[in-house]
Amino acid sequence: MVGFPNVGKSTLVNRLAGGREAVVHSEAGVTRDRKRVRCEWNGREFDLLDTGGIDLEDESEMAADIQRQARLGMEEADAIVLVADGRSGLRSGDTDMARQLRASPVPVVVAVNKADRAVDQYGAAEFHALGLGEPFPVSATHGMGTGDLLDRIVDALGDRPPRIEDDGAVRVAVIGRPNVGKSSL
Ligand SMILES: Nc1nc2c(ncn2[C@@H]2O[C@H](COP(=O)(O)OP(=O)(O)OP(=O)(O)O)[C@@H](O)[C@H]2O)c(=O)[nH]1
Ligand SMILES: [Mg+2]
Repeated sequence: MVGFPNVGKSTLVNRLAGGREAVVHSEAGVTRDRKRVRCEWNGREFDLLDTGGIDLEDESEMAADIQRQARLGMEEADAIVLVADGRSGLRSGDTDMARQLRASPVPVVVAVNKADRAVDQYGAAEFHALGLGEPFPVSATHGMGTGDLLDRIVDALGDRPPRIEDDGAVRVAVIGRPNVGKSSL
């Protein structure tokens, strides 16, 4: 889950995970954690990774740290949900992120949040302009549209094995200068 600050990513993660706030794993970030929540839909289990809001125009050190954390999250993701705020409408912050995500090697789904009333879903149409396919209107607080979004996420994950298998095993990286014998070891 990535997106501009305050669009409702954390609320949406908790809603999609059934409101359980089931924190499975929490990696300490420099200034912000990437929060991982286990989720299940139609018999398919996957982890949702909440990230800090990205404002590419914010040049503060704090923002840079959050962006670094979010980027690490995107690197290990099998699908990316770009969350936007339907109430504020399409903003340059959304467009900036979408431009980068159009080059993503994994599927990207656009969720237009804060569509609390049925009439709000029409507002999602302008997010077609992001060039990332059909935008999904959702309301994280009311639960509207979340089933369709989950269908799309599961569809995007497909049958491919996860890029990073979470089997609970501890991983050890063998690193060193060239030719010291890493492979032989
Ligand atoms: N009306 C409405 N408000 C929402 C909805 N989802 C989230 N909010 C509100 O939006 C604000 C931000 O929600 P968060 O979930 O913290 O947003 P975030 O994207 O995780 O924010 P950062 O992590 O700071 O980038 C809160 O006041 C939420 O209550 C929604 O579907 N409808
Ligand atoms: Mg958040």
